[in-house]
Amino acid sequence: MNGRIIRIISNLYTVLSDNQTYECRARGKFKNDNITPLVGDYVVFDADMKYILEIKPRKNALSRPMIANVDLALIVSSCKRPSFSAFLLDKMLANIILNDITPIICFSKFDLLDATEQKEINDIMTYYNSIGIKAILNTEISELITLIENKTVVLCGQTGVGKSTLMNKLDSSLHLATDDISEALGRGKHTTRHVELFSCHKALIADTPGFSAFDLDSFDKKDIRFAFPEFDNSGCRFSDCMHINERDCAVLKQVSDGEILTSRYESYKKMVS
Ligand SMILES: Nc1nc2c(ncn2[C@@H]2O[C@H](COP(=O)(O)OP(=O)(O)O)[C@@H](O)[C@H]2O)c(=O)[nH]1
Ligand SMILES: [Mg+2]
Ligand SMILES: [Zn+2]
Repeated sequence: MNGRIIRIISNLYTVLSDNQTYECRARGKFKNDNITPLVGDYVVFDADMKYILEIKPRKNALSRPMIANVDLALIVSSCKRPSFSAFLLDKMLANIILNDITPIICFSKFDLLDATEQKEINDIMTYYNSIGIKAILNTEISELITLIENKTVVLCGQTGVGKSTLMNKLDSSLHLATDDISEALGRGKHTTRHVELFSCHKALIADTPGFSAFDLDSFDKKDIRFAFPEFDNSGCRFSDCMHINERDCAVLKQVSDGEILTSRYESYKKMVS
């Protein structure tokens, strides 16, 4: 039978197939082949013996979180508590884009800002939307539900930005534990210690344990520029241009003209340095 791994707890793999789940074990040969099954893997399995027989080729695989075959990443970015970090956002965006996953930026805690700060975030959202990266607020639930339809979605973002809160808003039956639920009360709720794909509005969506730092080491520094769609659109004539100090570079001109957001360019320079 064909199915999809939606949860892994130690060496028990939960496979979803035709709206039914099967608790399977993996055959030893995967380990010999150096393939470890991941959440999100499409597999062939033996429903009677409860064995995974084969892992289908992946279209992508992330290491943080460990998940395969992702279509869409919701990058939750907090406006305040924790405060907004353009660099962290751009780094997560680059990681997602270079893994061939569509990113959507979802700003949380906009309600904690005063009018001036709200205007700043609105301008940032306008900029990202203008370069083709969708940016919306975590209150726009019906639009988010439309965007995730039929997709495999992963939530990304630092601890405390509101990922689990957003999951619960997307589907109130999920009851994921959020920070404001005490350990005692949260017992029996899904916590975010392992990666799991939940069915939600025709989508499969994974909340992830937060992380505070990660690096882009797996990508060649020369490839990081391809994670910046505005560089492609700048009309820079040099296909091998790193947009750092080359003469007549259109990216550098657009940065100095204010057409490319300074924080974006600073993020880029930090990532390639
Ligand atoms: N004011 C405000 N608080 C939020 C918002 N989203 C999440 N929170 C709170 O932020 C805290 C962390 O949220 P949680 O979902 O656990 O974050 P996670 O670590 O990313 O899963 C909780 O106390 C939430 O209630 C928001 O949009 N506005
Ligand atoms: Mg959480
Ligand atoms: Zn250039």
